[in-house]
Amino acid sequence: MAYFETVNKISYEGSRSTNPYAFKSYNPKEIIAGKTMEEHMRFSMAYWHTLTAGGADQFGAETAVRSWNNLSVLDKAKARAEAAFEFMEKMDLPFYCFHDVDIAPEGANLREFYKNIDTIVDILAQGMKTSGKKLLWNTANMFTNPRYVHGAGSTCNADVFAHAAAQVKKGLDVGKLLGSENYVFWGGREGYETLLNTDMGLEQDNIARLFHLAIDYAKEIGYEGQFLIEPKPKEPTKHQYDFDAATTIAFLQKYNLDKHFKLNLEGNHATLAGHTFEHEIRVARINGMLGSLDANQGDPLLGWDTDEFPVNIYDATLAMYEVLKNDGLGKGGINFDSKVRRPSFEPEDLFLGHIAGMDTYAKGLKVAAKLIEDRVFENFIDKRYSSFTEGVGADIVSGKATLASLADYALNNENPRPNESGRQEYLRAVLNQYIFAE
Ligand code: XUL
Ligand code: CO
Repeated sequence: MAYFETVNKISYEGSRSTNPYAFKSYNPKEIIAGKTMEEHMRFSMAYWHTLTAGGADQFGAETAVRSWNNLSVLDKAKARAEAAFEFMEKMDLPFYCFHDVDIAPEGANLREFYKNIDTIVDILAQGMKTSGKKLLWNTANMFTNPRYVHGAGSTCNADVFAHAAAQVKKGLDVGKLLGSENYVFWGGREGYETLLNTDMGLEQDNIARLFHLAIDYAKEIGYEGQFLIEPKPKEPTKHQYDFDAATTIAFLQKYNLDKHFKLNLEGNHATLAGHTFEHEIRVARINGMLGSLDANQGDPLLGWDTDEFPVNIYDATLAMYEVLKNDGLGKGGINFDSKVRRPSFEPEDLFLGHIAGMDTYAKGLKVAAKLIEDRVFENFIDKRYSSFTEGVGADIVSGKATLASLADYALNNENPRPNESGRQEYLRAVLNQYIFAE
């Protein structure tokens, strides 16, 4: 059955195409920097935004027009599972991601939830087999249900912690069955509203305990996916412990989890933390912790997580620059944690949103590859730090210098000052030139 009858398979037509239902930059088989675009990007569909969400917001009901709207709860879940493959097929998306509650209704209790998950996972397994689509990651939603009002791993209630553990266990069982390449933790309620009622030490210890339990269980069942943690500073919680990449890496190191985890970084989460996306990716990259990306963007005029489809080529270029410098995303990919706007309620908008996002990242990849090929920033940076390659600089880097030897040196070298400009304006202009030329 066709759920998206009005749209045919999207293909590449080049930058001059006026067909809205065609890629202008994303040409899956085109080779860029030694790999096909498809291999670089590993694009993924977020089940929750594309299939499950109906466009409700805090002030208004659902608006999305979908062919499954009038079905009963379980039939709706089944229809969405089938529609997922039609969408991925037409959109040329090789991967998808979901939370447990996105795919299956929770039912009256955990037992029913497990049963509903099994029913839908059968459909997904079948769909994956026939289509060749893969699961980039799965996760447990431990933030929507009222039981998680005080957190999941960080809850003050041990029964709730146990329930969260049960959801993670099922998530890993499902991940093994469907061969998910990653398992994600995003701590939507892992934080606090006020310190006045919060044992921060115990809460963080317990989150780490939940992660260790997950790692142990994964080992026990032979789950081979990579664990990812997704930083976000706030929303829904006022303060979230996994504030940003640097905070999350420190947390993982403290609890001996850094060998088991990498980061899943999201554009709009970066901006909420007061960082650029490329900053977050750079922090992860230089620490060997870059796992996967959730691609989206916020609105500079709004201060919250709007999860918009990414259309900013400047940002996408700098993100893809980091990805290329990292030698790719390994088991990770580029997942569109992006949703169409509430007034964009027709099914066609889902396609148009993904086309916009995929083309933006594809263009970003091409520009970034050219920048690296021409060593635009590398040559500049090499020169900028060249004082550390010889003389006293080489002694500092090699560890040969002491505080006393540096003091001796400085006493004979009064009032040093850099004689090179930072040339920021020039570098930004060159970046623009590459974006417009490619
Ligand atoms: C929320 C968010 C989540 C995670 C998965 O801001 O990004 O959807 O990606 O739980
Ligand atoms: Co996300």
